[in-house]
Amino acid sequence: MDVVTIGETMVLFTPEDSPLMRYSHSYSRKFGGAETNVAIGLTRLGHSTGWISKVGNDEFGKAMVSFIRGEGVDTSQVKTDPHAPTGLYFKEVRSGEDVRVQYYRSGSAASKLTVNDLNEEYIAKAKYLHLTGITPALSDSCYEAILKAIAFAKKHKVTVIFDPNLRRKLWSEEKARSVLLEIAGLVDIILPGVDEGKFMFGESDPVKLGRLFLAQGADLVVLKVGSKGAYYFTRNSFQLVSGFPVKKVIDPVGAGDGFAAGLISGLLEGLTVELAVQRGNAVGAIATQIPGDFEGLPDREELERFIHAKDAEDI
Ligand code: KDG
Repeated sequence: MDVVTIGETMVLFTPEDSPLMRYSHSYSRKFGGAETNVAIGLTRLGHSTGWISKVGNDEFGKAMVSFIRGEGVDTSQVKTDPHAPTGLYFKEVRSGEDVRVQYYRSGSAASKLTVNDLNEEYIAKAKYLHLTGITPALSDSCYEAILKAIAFAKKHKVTVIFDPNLRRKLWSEEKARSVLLEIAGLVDIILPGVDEGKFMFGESDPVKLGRLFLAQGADLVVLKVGSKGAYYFTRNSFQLVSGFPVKKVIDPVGAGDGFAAGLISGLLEGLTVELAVQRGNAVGAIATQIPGDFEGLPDREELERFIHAKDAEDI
């Protein structure tokens, strides 16, 4: 397996006949979850991925697992919890810049994940373990499972890549800050956004932030600065890799996951860090062009076409 990821995927409802939930009578039913967004992005680019999670013993859980399996992600490590439901979430896309989400995930099956749901051998066989800061926010048992998964990865020399993915609705600021900093100190690669860096360190200068994250322990820090692109920082160098212009953002949710998928794909293929970050920028930009958390993620051909288009008019 190239990449194993752990986290909650939810049923996603989007209002259909008005952008506002309060006026909409019909909703489209999709799925969304940062970790499976990344896994799906990677499978579309030809990599093998596996997902560790829990769903409810309900129709939504069954539909979700079958859908994600259909996207090519290995779901052999997804368990069913007989006592808790599959989580739901609603997404209002008011504009490309104004998206509001409402979660119904407290006590969900995925929040019941524990260290006992982890298969050490499964993690040991991966090249990368991908984690986000959403999972430890779901429950104490999820937090413990994430720490255990990191310990398994370290024991077996699996590279751990962490996207803080700050979700303020899920926990208090104090708890979020302390857990995100703790995990930042345990991982090999970290992919914060500049706002997350500001939240964690109270600093918004990208170069200072890059150094602060490196001092925390990661060997590679990739700091996303929105449409401008992303900086990467290693022990010896740093560089801004420019983003790709898009005419209009249709749905920004999942762009960061697209970025992670593109970056990991490049690293798996042995690209230079600069080119891997460029691939992350491209996948992130493409993901914003189609409604849905992962629907817009490109296959190889779309990715190549996008990277080589001369400017936004060609896209
Ligand atoms: O990164 C996109 C995710 O935020 C979305 O797919 C839903 O996982 C999700 C979450 O916790 O908000």
